[in-house]
Amino acid sequence: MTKIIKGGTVVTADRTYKADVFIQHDKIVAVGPDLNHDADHVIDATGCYVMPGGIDPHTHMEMPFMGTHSTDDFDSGTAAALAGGTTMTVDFCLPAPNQGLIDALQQWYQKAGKARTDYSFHMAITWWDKQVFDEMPKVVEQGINTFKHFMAYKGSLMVNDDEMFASFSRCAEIGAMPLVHAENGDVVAFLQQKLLAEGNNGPEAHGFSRPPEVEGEAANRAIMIADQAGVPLYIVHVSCEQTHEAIRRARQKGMRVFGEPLIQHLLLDETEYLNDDWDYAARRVMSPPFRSKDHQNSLWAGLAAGSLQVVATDHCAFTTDQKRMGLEDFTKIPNGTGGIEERLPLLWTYGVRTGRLTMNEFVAATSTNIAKILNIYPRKGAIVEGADADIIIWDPEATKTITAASQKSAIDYTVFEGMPVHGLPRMTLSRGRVAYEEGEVKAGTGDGRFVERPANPPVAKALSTWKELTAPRRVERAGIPAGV
Ligand code: DUC
Ligand code: ZN
Ligand code: ZN
Ligand code: ZN
Repeated sequence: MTKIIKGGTVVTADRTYKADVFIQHDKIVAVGPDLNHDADHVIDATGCYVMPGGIDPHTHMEMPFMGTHSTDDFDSGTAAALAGGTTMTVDFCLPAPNQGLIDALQQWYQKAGKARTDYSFHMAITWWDKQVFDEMPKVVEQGINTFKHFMAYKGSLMVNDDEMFASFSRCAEIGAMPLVHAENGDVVAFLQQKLLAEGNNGPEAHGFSRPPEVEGEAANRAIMIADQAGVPLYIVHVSCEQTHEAIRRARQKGMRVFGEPLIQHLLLDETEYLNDDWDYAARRVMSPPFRSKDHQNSLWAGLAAGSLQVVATDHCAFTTDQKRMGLEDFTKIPNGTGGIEERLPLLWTYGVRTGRLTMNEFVAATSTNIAKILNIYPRKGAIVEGADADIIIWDPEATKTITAASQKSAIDYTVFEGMPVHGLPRMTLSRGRVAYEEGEVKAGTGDGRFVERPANPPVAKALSTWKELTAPRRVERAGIPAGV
């Protein structure tokens, strides 16, 4: 099976040029002007940009969380991804308290069997003892080179500094990179109780319980711990100047620290929580919360300057009914918003079309930088000979208004309702197959494949043995039911 994409303008992270793309089976085999290869199928890309498929490095499909499961699973969530030009997703595997990493991974493989896009996982370190320590290299052997640490969600997912330092040190010796959700979980828990005690139980209190300082402190702490452990660090959902400033400072010092803003934080601000309609505000409850315009400007500047590298979604979609679990108490509103279908069109419309980003910076932030950081470049994130044929045929003149009625996500609303976009995928190819075309998802449930991400060269010299670096804690943690 061969295909040729003719007449388009190829846009990569470093070049913009007129070229055709020849595809054999699932790979790109030639890129260049006026190719005259015979092909089974000719795709006319006149007037379009031909770009690497988007990679979303941060999703939570069918995740057990806050007493429920996120409603988009790997089926509906990855259908939405393809409709928005995203051809690969990286989800978080969350072991339940005292559950082994490999055991949890089996559950995630099972869930991801429904994926329509290619996929990978980050492994979360949700508790710490010898079993976790021993299993971390086995996770890396399975092609997962990133470990996530929640510094918030006290009493459920949160890990402490001693656990983080031990885990980061382990990452250093197995060629893995730690990721952090940076928020000071102790302070958040305190502020939540204080706000509730003062009678603030509505969604408007959510933002006040997680101010930017709380995020900045945790980011600085994680950076220090990574520095002491001698590992690079990736900070997910950077939402504010405080975290961005910490990242800038670390990079200036020569540390490899990466920052990932979300499309939600770039475009939606804290006034969303002041809406009188409870459902409207609760649907937008996510952590970290939306911030002020000044913080948004900092994030946009960071993307242009290169101090922030990636735009993701943290796609974690709950229905309005699920959000209503927190009707009496904002701390019980399941945290999370969707965005996987809208990420590229929105970043194009409000980033490229406004002049805040170049087209090449757009490709870097939505695909190429992610592939490099996650060690799958140039198999993903590139339009070069030998790469997987994950390609978007992007129509810069297509327009629509975002609305829940036409989205592929399984939830009943979108936080971007009513926003116009100008620039949309006309067609999305996933490993050479047409996975989305003109409004219709063509890839089937289960068409996606697991993408192995090899280890990086270890920064530490040798594997250590379990030395009880930290007192093992087999405590009962609320929030995530065992064995789900
Ligand atoms: N934040 C969210 O809003 N949802 C999922 C997990 C997270 O950290
Ligand atoms: Zn054919
Ligand atoms: Zn998070
Ligand atoms: Zn997340």
